[in-house]
Amino acid sequence: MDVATIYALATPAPTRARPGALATIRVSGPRATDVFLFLTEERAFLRGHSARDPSLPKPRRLAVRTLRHPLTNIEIDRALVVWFDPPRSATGEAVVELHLHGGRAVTAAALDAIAALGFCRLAAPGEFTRRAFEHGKLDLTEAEGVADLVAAETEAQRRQALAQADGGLHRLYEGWRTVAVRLLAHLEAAIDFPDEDLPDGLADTVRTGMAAWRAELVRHLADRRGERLREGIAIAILGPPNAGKSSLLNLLARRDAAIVSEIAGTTRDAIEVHLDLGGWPVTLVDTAGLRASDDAIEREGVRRALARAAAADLRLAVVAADDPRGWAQALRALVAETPGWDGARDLALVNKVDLLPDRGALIAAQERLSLSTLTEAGLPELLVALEARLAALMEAGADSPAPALTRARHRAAVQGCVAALDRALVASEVALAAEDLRLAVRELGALTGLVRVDDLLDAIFRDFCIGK
Ligand SMILES: Nc1nc2c(ncn2[C@@H]2O[C@H](COP(=O)(O)OP(=O)(O)O)[C@@H](O)[C@H]2O)c(=O)[nH]1
Ligand SMILES: [Mg+2]
Repeated sequence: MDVATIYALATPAPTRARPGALATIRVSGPRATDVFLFLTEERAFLRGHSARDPSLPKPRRLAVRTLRHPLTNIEIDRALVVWFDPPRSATGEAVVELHLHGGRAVTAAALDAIAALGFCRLAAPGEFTRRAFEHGKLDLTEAEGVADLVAAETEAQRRQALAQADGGLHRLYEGWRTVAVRLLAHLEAAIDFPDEDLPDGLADTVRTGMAAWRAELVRHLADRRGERLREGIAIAILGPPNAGKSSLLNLLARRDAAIVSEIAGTTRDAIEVHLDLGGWPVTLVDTAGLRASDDAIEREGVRRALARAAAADLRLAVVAADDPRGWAQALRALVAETPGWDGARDLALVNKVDLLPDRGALIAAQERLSLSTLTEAGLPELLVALEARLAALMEAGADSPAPALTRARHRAAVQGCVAALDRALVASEVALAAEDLRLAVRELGALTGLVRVDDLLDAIFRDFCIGK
């Protein structure tokens, strides 16, 4: 099978308005070394070369070279170049990086020169990382970490992505796979050598091991910090119509994302905006006002609002200071109908305090948050309170050394392991329990992308003293 040599501009494409100071082109594949030689040697194509060609710099060392078009011999740029011999490169293949001046003409000429060689093709998105995975340089979770690192927008996201790219989840899942393979080896031994003297209490050992591992898996699933950080912490704004929910969303987002209107029932579907609150990535959700309605569309909006509230990480309940029921009564009613309300985690807020003669002094005296989206009175206090709640949400369990899962894919696989263990724990026969454990091993193998079943036999003979 012939593996293509691929190339791509690794830095953003320069434009007339924004040329880069530098631009990097990466080449990877069996003929990357040829690319290097053809572009750096005068008339290289006439002479041919060998891998021992003296004009190749030492691997992994930067060198300065004049790049030329291989057919016309015209100079393109004077560049810093580096060459990696396989497998000691990012992709595991021969890799060349050209660090050029970042103008449009320079990058275009260099890309043209590589194309003119006729034995390379442009890389598909993610193809370098894909090759790194295929050569065992990265597992799937590390590859995902690399993607998240590039996409990270907040400090907390960056830290999490880097830890994952560095193998945080890889080590956790591979550790679990070892646990599962050991347990399986014990069960396999009981099946394959039924007449041998197996160590006493083997069944108990396996059972205890499975239960302990299951508890660890369940703890891992309960920790939602990783997904919250990657996807944004969901905050749902809830309240009766006209409380100023949409105004609050716009105020926090500093732009007119939601329609604000004195006509009650204007917001009928959930509106989302993404923002950075004190370094935390947040998805703020505006919802339809909660009230009984004859309008089918509005009723659907209310149903969705309650569903969003139930699914949110944090709820922000808002009532108007001039609510006809009185703000205190309105707030009590709202909290009572909000699914999953937790006073220690969620926040209640009285808006429109500019309408009160005392400008909210009474509300503040009762240690309630008050706000006017109109005058922005109370906004600093609201932000402080929100950031404190976010920090509490994200730091709960932060002392746990285990990294948190970050994607639905991880969650599904770990849930699959728990389900398999649950079946194994109640299996009527050892062979059935072993089959379920094998499924759990496969889930973990799929999670990291390294399914290897041969491990099993090695583990049997390493871990056991069958005695003969
Ligand atoms: N006086 C006053 N009016 C406000 C305040 N916040 C919002 N409003 C008004 O209340 C009405 C309803 O606001 P809106 O944000 O659409 O409320 P929603 O139905 O809860 O989304 C609009 O006319 C807003 O201009 C406030 O702090 N003070
Ligand atoms: Mg609204």
